[in-house]
Amino acid sequence: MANSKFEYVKHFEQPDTLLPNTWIVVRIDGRGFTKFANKYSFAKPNDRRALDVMNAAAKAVVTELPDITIAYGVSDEYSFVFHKSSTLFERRASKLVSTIVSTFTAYYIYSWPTYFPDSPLAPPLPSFDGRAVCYPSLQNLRDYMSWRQVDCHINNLYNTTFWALIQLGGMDGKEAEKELAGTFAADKNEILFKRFNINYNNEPEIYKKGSVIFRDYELVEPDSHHVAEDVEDLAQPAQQSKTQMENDKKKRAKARITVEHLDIIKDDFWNRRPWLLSGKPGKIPKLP
Ligand SMILES: Nc1nc2c(ncn2[C@@H]2O[C@H](COP(=O)(O)OP(=O)(O)O)[C@@H](O)[C@H]2O)c(=O)[nH]1
Ligand SMILES: [Mg+2]
Repeated sequence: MANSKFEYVKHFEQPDTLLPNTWIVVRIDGRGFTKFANKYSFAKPNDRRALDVMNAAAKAVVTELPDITIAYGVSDEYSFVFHKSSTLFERRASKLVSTIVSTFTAYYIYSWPTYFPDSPLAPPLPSFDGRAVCYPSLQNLRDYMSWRQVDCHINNLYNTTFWALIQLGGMDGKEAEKELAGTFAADKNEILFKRFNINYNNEPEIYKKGSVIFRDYELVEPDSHHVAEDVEDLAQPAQQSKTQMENDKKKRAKARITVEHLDIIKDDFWNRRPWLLSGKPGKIPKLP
């Protein structure tokens, strides 16, 4: 093939590969969602419809990208976790992030009318930024996931109390902020219960815990395996043939994908679902 004199420009493209044998997390976040939430009159502090749109878009992303083993979302953000052993997916950060962001955004806009039938989107349309981070150890990944879920809890407890003081207690924003300055979780729980008769524990799980998306197989006994140790011991990804990996990927593509609101900080969630860390498909649950 003849080279044109312009072709040298391709050498300007620089590598941006993500470290091999690490868990890659791509986190997307709504751009300017404080404004966006006001524009479409999202309920405060939590709008169930808004979370449903986020979850629908994230579920579509997990469906289309079988290398994602789990996703976790809260508010206007979602984290997508790529299994560390997969050699099949793109490891260039820019390509990976742009694929997730564009797929997510496309489905967000596609899903919007299902949950906001009376509020059609008008420009400026919702958009998302994204970043990719490599986590070298399983502990790092678990801590990342725990960090996001603890953040969800802290923000939700604060927001729930803040808006109760305003909506039920008649305060303005400044007064509510002052009331909550320097308070601990126990104080906020007490304000909710004593002043407004709200037991925080009874708030919807989706608000307290956020949303977890993963492929659904039969749960196993927590002590029946040592998947966490095994996956951590892997020195390199391709311990199995390419055909085997493609087969597993096809199986993953067929599995039912579920959206739940569970504790992902404790070991139990991970121990009962070894496929999340092994990447090996589990048993398809029998239909009732
Ligand atoms: N009212 C309301 N606002 C929400 C909800 N979910 C997300 N938001 C808004 O989205 C913002 C997300 O935070 P952040 O990404 O830091 O702000 P951004 O830079 O404006 O997107 C929150 O501060 C809220 O203002 C919701 O369910 N209800
Ligand atoms: Mg945002």
